[in-house]
Amino acid sequence: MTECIFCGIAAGEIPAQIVADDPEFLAFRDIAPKAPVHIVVIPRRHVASLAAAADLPEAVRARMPVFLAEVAELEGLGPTGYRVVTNHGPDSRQSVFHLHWHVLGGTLLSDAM
Ligand code: DGP
Repeated sequence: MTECIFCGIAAGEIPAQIVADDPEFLAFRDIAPKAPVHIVVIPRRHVASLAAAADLPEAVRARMPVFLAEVAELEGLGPTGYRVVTNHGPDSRQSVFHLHWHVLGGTLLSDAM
C-alpha cells in the first residue's frame, strides 16, 4: 500500500467516488466538501504540489487546464461557474502532498478565499 493517500486512490487501493478518469488524471469527490460540488483533480503521477509541476511531462502540464474544464462541465458547472484552487505549503494549509486542484461550485461561492 502506498503512503500517499491520493496515489492510493489512483491505484484503486483507497475507495473514492470517481467522477472522471483519464490515463494521466483522476477526478473524485472531496471527502469533506466545502461546496455542493467539490471535486479533487490529481495527476496520476506523484508530485508534491504545483511547485513541482515542472517535473511532470509537458503533455501532462498542457492537458491540466483542459481536464479541469472537462470535469467542471461534466459536473454541470459551466453555465453557473466554478472556482479552481490549488494549495502549496503551510500558509495555504495544504494537507495532502500530492498535487491536486479543488473544483468548487454549485452555489454562489464566498468572495473570501
Ligand atoms: P488540501 O488542503 O489542498 O491539501 O486538500 C486536500 C483535500 O483532500 C481536502 O479537501 C480533503 C481531501 N481528502 C483528504 N483525504 C481524502 C480521502 O481519503 N478521500 C477523498 N475523497 N478526499 C480526501
